[in-house]
Amino acid sequence: MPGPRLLCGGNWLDLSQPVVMGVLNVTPDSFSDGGRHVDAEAAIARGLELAAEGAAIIDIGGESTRPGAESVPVQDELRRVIPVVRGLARESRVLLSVDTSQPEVMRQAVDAGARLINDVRALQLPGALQAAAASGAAVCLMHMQGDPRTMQRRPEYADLVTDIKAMLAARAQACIAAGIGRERLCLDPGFGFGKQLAHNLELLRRLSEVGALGLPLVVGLSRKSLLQALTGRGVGDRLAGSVALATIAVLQGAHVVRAHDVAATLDAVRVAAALRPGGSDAGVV
Ligand code: 9MG
Repeated sequence: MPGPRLLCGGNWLDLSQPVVMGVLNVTPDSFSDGGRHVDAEAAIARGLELAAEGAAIIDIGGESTRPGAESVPVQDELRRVIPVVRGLARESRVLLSVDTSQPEVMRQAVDAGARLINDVRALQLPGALQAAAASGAAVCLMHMQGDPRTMQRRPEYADLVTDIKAMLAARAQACIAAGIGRERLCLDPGFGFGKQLAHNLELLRRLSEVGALGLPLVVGLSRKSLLQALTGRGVGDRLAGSVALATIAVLQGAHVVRAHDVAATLDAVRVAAALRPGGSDAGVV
């Protein structure tokens, strides 16, 4: 019986040890020439740095999904994302993921070399399910209550983890019915997406219950606003808190940790993985 793994565009990603997915946001506030254009060369260079730090996956996104963010026209998203996917596919063998909900962006990104589709809307926009199915890429289905513009206003759950699991299981079933096999699916409970501090903490405590759905588990906690509440620190000063959260997530069964600070996060997930039941003691004398 093989260990946890994910079929990404015909290649298996081994998840028997947890891996780090590096965040590459190509929005004008990250790699801008000072105007509205994204500097693709600077973004590609940053992607190569993330790969050199040990990222197994690089997640490239052109739409901000922060709380309160407005949606971006598809043409803008394409203009930001596609040259960066193409450039990284040319210069590196690292697995590329496209962070998008738009079917046209999925299609063009996979043509340009992406092999994972990371959709915070879990393929619920019209045409997304079909585009992802036809692409052959793996899919990360994320839970979100509401949409980024409004999601933090008053999120409510009957039972947080039961509700999240029900939504993710239903979206996984929809994918399977559309021809996306289980081996191409991974799940993400969506920390911070329609969740207040108490929700995020309960979700982290009960993360292994989401893992019980039996698909690889992705988490994104890096620099998120729960760290503002817990540590009082601004977004540029949350490395230690992010690493602590990544460690806990791996101890609770996460297979993929989405992070801005790849090298530090990779050290943390390796330490945590060694402490899990059956974890390796490699390097310990
Ligand atoms: C795009 N994006 C922002 N936060 C994220 C998270 O927590 N998980 C996933 N899968 N994607 C995210």
